[in-house]
Amino acid sequence: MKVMVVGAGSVGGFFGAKLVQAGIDCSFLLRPKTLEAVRNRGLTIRSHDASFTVHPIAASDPRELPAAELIVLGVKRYDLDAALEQLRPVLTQSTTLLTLQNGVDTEPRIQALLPGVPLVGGVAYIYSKIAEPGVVEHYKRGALAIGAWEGSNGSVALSDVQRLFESAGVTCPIVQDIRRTKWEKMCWNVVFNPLTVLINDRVSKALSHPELRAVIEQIVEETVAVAKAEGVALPGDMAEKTIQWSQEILDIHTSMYDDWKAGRPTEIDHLNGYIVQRAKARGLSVPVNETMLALVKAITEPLPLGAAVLTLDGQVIQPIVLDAEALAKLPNDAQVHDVAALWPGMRGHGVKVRALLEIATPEIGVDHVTFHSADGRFAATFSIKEAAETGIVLYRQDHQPLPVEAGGPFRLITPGLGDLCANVKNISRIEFTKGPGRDTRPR
Ligand SMILES: Nc1nc2c(c(=O)[nH]1)N[C@H]1C(S)=C(S)[C@@H](COP(=O)(O)O)O[C@H]1N2
Ligand SMILES: [Mo]
Repeated sequence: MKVMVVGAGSVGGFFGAKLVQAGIDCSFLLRPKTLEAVRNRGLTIRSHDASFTVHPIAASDPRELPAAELIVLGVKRYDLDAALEQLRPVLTQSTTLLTLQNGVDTEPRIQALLPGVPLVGGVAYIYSKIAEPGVVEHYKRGALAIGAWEGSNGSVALSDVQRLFESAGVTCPIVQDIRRTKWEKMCWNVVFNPLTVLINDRVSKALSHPELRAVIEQIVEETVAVAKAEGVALPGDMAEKTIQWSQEILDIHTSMYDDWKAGRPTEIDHLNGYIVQRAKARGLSVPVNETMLALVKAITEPLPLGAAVLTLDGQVIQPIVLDAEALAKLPNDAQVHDVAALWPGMRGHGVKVRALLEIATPEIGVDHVTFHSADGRFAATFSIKEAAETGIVLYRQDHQPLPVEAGGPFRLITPGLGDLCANVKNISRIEFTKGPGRDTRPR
């Protein structure tokens, strides 16, 4: 059987390398950065007992790879859509997709995007991570489970897929109900992925506090209720089973923890987020899953700021980052709707510096602020009193962001100060100091 693996990350990299090592005809579809690494140095699996390197055929365009009968999807759930789009030109009725993603929403997504594509459902049991492009560190386990996906006929026999992986030393049982098997793993994922992020620690720590036991049980119970509503019957003692499964992987972090620490997106929307979404659709209440979703997003996702930001920093209790939308949300009496009334010839909409400075909490003794241009070349410093009395930060013109040519996205003007040099264009930073700060104004 000709195989193509999509991705050489912790899942695709490991299982694909095992196939290549066993002499199976297996190529890789990779992103340019990983492709370059694999072409130059091969694909390496580092593990306790047997590290090895293989040199598979690889490309960034599936049309450059040998036609495959089995395509193993080894990408993260959040990269699924892009991978399918890329694969579209090489998919035929005799190409079967094997899904190894966490969660339970991969197969429905594939069926929605590529109706009728042959599918085999899979679950990966492994703990491994990317050390660098082309190098996967494998710590624990490394098994699969596969099964027929309802409503889809794989173009390859399940027993052939099983034989393929088992000939490469990968345990690969065929299960009766792969959807249910995926929900069982889902129960583990919706508990330990978010908890390891929230406690910033390993699975064992999450299990070591009796108070957390109740949280774990609640997450699983909510998940079991949603599964039931979706037509999947999970065992009554699912929470107990979930905790049991953790015993051999007590000292690991989780893929969500690793994604977070590596600055990648997490799969939270497809794990607890999916539970929340299905619960809403079915009128169920899943408060602990909702809490996990909200907290993990708050911890792992960057602030949803606009492209342009203004930072209040220096001697403050906590630096604050604002975008134009945040300025627009300041109270109406802080807004200056038409600056021309104060400064004839100047056009734009701004916010009073007084209101802006009140957002920050300066350290005791701070009495000056400095407005810095984004290029770092121009700065003007004022006493807080002076800045608050006269300053306006312009941020809009004709209902659009203030153009750079007009001193945008943020421009300080100080009508009434009688100092033209005190209008700082393209400001990106307001710095709080004790005593005057940097000032480049010509005198
Ligand atoms: N970012 C930035 N802002 C700046 C300056 C500058 O060099 N860089 N020059 C200042 C000086 S000295 C003057 S007189 C005015 C000139 O403003 P204008 O270009 O609108 O006439 O901008 C002020 N703001
Ligand atoms: Mo100036």
